[in-house]
Amino acid sequence: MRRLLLELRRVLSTPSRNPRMAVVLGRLLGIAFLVCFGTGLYSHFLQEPLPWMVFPTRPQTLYQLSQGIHITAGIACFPLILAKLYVVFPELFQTPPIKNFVGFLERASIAIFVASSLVQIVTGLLNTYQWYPFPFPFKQTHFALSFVIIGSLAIHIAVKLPVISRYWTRSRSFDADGNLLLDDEDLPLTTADVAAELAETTAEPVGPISRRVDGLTGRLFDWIDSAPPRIETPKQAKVSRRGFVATVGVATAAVVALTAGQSFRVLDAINVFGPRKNFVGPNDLPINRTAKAAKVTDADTGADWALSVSRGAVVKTYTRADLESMTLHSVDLPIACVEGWSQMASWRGVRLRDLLDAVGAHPDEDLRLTSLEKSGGYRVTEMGHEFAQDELTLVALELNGDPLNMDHGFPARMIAPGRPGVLQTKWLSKLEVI
Ligand SMILES: Nc1nc2c(c(=O)[nH]1)N[C@H]1C(S)=C(S)[C@@H](COP(=O)(O)O)O[C@H]1N2
Ligand SMILES: [Mo]
Repeated sequence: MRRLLLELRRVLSTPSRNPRMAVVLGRLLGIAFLVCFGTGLYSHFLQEPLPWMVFPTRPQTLYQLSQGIHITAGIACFPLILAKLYVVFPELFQTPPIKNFVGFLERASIAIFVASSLVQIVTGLLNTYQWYPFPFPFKQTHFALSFVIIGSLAIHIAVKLPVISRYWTRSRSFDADGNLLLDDEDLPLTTADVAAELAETTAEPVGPISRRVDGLTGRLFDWIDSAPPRIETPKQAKVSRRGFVATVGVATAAVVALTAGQSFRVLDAINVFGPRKNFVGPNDLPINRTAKAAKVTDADTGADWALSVSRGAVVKTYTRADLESMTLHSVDLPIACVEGWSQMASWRGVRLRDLLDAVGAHPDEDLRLTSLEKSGGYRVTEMGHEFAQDELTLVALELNGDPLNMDHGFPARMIAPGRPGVLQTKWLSKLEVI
């Protein structure tokens, strides 16, 4: 068995598979994961705030920026993780498989780390396409896994600290001619190394397993011990270090450039993989959930519709005509979806603060919003007083110069600075001061 593992590691060694490369990639991945974790927590708590939390409402594009970064960094993880796995996977075949307790911790944390990261980025990507072919709820799983990832990452970094510091700087990793200065134990295996290691092995007593196990399994172990497979080194040239770095760099730049346009306007023209295309849709804005999907009908939004605003026993109702006759304000605010796409838009409507003043709301009182839609996780949501009192927060009636389209929340929708799209409630029916 030992022969097999040694042979495998020898065959798999190639210039890009070295600890310096693992550290360089690890650093980039570490940054990407921390950025995703930070922006992810921000998005999470905006949607499910702890009671004491108050959020900034400026800049208006704060959430657009933070969530755009979240999705973009997540997408950049794909080529980076694949590259890192490519570099380190021969370590799977280390001999002996587990050296000691720290070695066990190291392998266990890596197994958890790799598995949870892969699930995290794949389901995250699928979520940007609103495709859920898996049997668990996305939001809760994504949130829980992020802690598993950060926890196992911390263990991984702690265990690997000696290697990380050894190969952290360029100057300590390379000599003047650009050759990697490898520690003896980090040397990629050569045929001679394998031979030397095997010479030690034969001095050891014959593995007890092959002695004790009869039948087919015993014969299999006998075969492995007696006839080491001769794996020939493939003839083709091995990937050079430079070639590898260039490939990973180009792949990462490409996936970022071709999707980041969904969140960052400068790249809009080459946004080919982002699921949403900007400026496409009624009112020149993409739709995430149509009125039909939300089961909001013309009957719900017709002449009988009125918005009720209440604080305890004080209740006021406004028809669409009532709202149109109030002082209207124009603001530019983005729709910034948790799924990553975002777009700036011009809104016109009644300042929410004016409606709240009319029922005697205090500046520190929060708000509960109810939509006309019959079901859905965001039918009823809450808005903190910092958003409710902000002068930019509108009950919007118009979008990009025209009355709100039915799919954008006609007769009236909420639009506030710095909040996730899911909380920009469409088809408003009730506002309650709480
Ligand atoms: N009532 C209600 N409002 C809603 C939604 C919804 O499903 N129901 N979807 C939200 C989501 S996820 C986003 S991203 C924005 C999208 O707004 P748009 O369709 O007008 O572009 O509306 C939000 N408002
Ligand atoms: Mo959204």
